Amino acid sequence: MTCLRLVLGDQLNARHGWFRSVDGNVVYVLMEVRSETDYVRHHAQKVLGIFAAMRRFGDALEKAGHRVEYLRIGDARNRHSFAANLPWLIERYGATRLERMEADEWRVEQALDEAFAASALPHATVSAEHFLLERADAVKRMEKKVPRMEFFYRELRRRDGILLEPDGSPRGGRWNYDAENREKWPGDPPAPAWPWHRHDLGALWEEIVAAGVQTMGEPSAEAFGWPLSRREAQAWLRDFVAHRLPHFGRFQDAISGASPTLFHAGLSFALNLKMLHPREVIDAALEAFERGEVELAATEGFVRQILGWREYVRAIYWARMPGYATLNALGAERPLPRWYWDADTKMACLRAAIGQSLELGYAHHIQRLMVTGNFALLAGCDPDEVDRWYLGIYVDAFEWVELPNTRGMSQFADGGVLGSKPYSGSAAYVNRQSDHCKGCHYRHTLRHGERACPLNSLYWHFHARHRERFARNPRLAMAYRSWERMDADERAATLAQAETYLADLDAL
Ligand code: FAD
Ligand code: DLZ
Repeated sequence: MTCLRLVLGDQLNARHGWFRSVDGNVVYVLMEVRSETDYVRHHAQKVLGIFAAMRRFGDALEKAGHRVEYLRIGDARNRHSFAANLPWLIERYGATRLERMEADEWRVEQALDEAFAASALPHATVSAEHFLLERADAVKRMEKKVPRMEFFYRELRRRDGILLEPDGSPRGGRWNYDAENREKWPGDPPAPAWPWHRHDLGALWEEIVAAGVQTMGEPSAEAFGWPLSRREAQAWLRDFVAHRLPHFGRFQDAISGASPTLFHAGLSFALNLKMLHPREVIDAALEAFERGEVELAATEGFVRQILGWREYVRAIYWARMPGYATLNALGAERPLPRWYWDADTKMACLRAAIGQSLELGYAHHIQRLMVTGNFALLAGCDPDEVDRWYLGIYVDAFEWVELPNTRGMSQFADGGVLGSKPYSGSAAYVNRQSDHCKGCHYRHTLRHGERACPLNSLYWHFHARHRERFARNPRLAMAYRSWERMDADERAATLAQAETYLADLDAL
């Protein structure tokens, strides 16, 4: 009677019920496989980080007395997909039962369902015990109509009693302190450096390269920074709460060439691998608030990201897949410019956002949404390509969270399922929120002519070409009124400038 239990690379939840007791009849299986390294070209640090964290997790299970089969990327027995490895593993262990946790990605869930069914063994799928909503509950909340995030979030706050007054009203009288979270960062208070680790993953990197895995970005293998275990992730969380959370809200929407990370948490890699539980992250913030170390606006702003956005996008993903991955409501079909892969562009904001993404496997939310995402939206880039880029380049990128954020929030390819309007911005937005425009080759004040910032003419071109769809949207009324107030020559020159830029995006 042997049961094989699969643990995927983003299921490193040490507190899962499975691991509470040791059972000699259970073998935990972890596999480094090409089906996962190759479904998209990943950032080198993402592959390194996932493998290194998986290896540590496997070792920890073994130390705790569990039986573990760990298949390395270079293992000659490895058939390089979960499904292809199962039959010989079943035979090797004489397995009579298979178990797995729910996979977070639709593609993998389908593949594992099929593989388990094909085995003809009794099998079971259990919760990964990670999210604040079980998947079925999350999907149910999206069944009739996808609610706006704000209402979804309020319901969870009420359900879990988070930041509420005794009478059930929101703490401080408001559900949302977003309006206080839009400041540009003037350089003060100083942005604390993240507590990067210095793991030497040189030997693992050699194994990955020898196996032929193709990646992008800097491996930084000799001084790998991301946390690789629950203990390291907890220390990172404590560092965030002590040093960055107090200013998180105020500068949440800021962008700066002087700091790639500002006051952001940097917790998404640890959270998405399930080394940390979202509730413990929320509790750490709430406790700091109760101790008087963090103000309400910062606490609420942070809690909203985890309790609100993170759970919300996952619910949309599971309610709308597989169709969601094919949506292209704006009919966008241009290729992404080549400089998305090398940051070689004269636009300072894009150069910085892409450059740091290649270096760190990280850009913060406003860079993803209002810099790289905004450009791709305005230029009408194919959402399939945009998705692949986002799914590859960030260490925290897994389809359940990447897809709704990219195709939905950032590219409006879902036609408004996730958000009521596209997140489009001209150079005025970038200049308001960042310090990039000052030193840029392009002039943020110009719509056309030599050195006119491409974001300006592309912004108006986007709104002009999608006028039918957006002109009656009350949240865009002001933009369309401004467009109408411009004289006809100005409008024509702006659109002509955009056409020139669109004809050769690679040259920008
Ligand atoms: P912080 O800004 O410090 O926020 C704290 C935490 O809140 C994050 O760790 C994350 O868990 C959660 N969070 C915040 N915003 C979101 C959001 N919109 N959706 C889900 N969770 C959120 N996040 C991913 O985890 N993986 C992705 O692949 C991913 N792709 C994105 C693609 C685009 C186009 C956009 C606009 C956003 C994407 N996000 C993604 C959301 C967000 O940008 C990242 O979660 C965040 O930048 C991670 O850095 P942090 O931990 O410093 O976040
Ligand atoms: C992203 C990733 C990579 C690059 N490699 C592996 C791997 O070799 N083995 C593994 O179990 N998981 C890996 N992952 C994470 C999976 O892609 C992830 O578990 C699924 O997408 C489900 O979310």
